[in-house]
Amino acid sequence: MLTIYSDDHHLHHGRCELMDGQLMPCFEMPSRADHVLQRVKDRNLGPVQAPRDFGRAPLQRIHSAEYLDFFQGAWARWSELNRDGDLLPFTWPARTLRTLKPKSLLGELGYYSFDGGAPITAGTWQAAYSAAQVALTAQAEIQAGAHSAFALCRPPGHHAASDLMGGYCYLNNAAIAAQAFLDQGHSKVAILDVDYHHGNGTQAIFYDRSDVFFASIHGHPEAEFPFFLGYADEQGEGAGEGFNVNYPLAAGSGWDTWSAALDQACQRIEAYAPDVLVISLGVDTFKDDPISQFKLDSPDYLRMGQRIARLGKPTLFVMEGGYAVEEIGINAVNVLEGFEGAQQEAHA
Ligand code: Q9C
Ligand code: ZN
Repeated sequence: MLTIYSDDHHLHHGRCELMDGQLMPCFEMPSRADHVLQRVKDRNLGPVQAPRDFGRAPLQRIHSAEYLDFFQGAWARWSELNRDGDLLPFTWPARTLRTLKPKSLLGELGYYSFDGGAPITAGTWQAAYSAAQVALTAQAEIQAGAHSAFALCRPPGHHAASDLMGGYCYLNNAAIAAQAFLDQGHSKVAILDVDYHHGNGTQAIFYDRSDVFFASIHGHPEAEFPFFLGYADEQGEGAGEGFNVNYPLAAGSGWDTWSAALDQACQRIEAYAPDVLVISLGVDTFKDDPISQFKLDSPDYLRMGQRIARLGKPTLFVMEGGYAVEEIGINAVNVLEGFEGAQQEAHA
């Protein structure tokens, strides 16, 4: 399987995040992608290529121009204020406040974010822009006939909505790639989000549409980030009614529970009969993940890949979360190897 990767992800390195009332080093750190790349090489998964540059237009199919302008220019405005920390929001237009766009940088940042978990640093725009190009380049490979490709994206994307950053995410790489498939002639795309956290951004982007089916398996939002989306009764609206499905699972869920949800999600995807499949590949479902509560073990990721392969669709894997840095490469590449193994069996 071809991997698309850009070193630009190193340009994004947030300093800290708030957890349990304490400032901690960011869990979403550059070594995550380095470990995945190393494992891709160690296992001879296939060639690794740099992304092509498709420009800003395909990003603008998902994100508003105003949001992209704000994100692209935010660090320069912050530098002019001579602050030396990361740019982080701390006030949001919640109930009783007005959803207007203030003129000041921190006001506007609150308007364009939903949490304080997506720090903007000097290189964040470039890193996120390149991650989107990584996804688009992998998408182009499949468009050109490859059966699968791996977009080794960092920062991740599935929490980012059309004009909102949060949850370590800025640009929704999977959504941008899905839209590119549609814009290049496909009529139905399914996105399966296996990250531990609900893909609230992806769901919101496609919620009223029938050309993208979204399925997500995740920690129950009653107890887990992002808390305010990801419940089982969210099934889409308008033309999108019936094209969104959530499988919220209890803390402590292991492979038996998780794979039963995967089977159901796969059945729904089969019934939808998409032209192509996009996997939001988070491996923060791992038993030793430092911020998550599921109990998947490394061999389970092989089985995950095998089950996904049985759908028999051209498949784009897009890297999302996973914070057990030492094992992230093993687990992510296990999904890809499980997929390819099942693929080879199917061809034998
Ligand atoms: N700092 C992804 O896996 N958790 N994002 C905040 C307190 C936010 C996870 C915990 C988790 C975001 C892509
Ligand atoms: Zn996650």
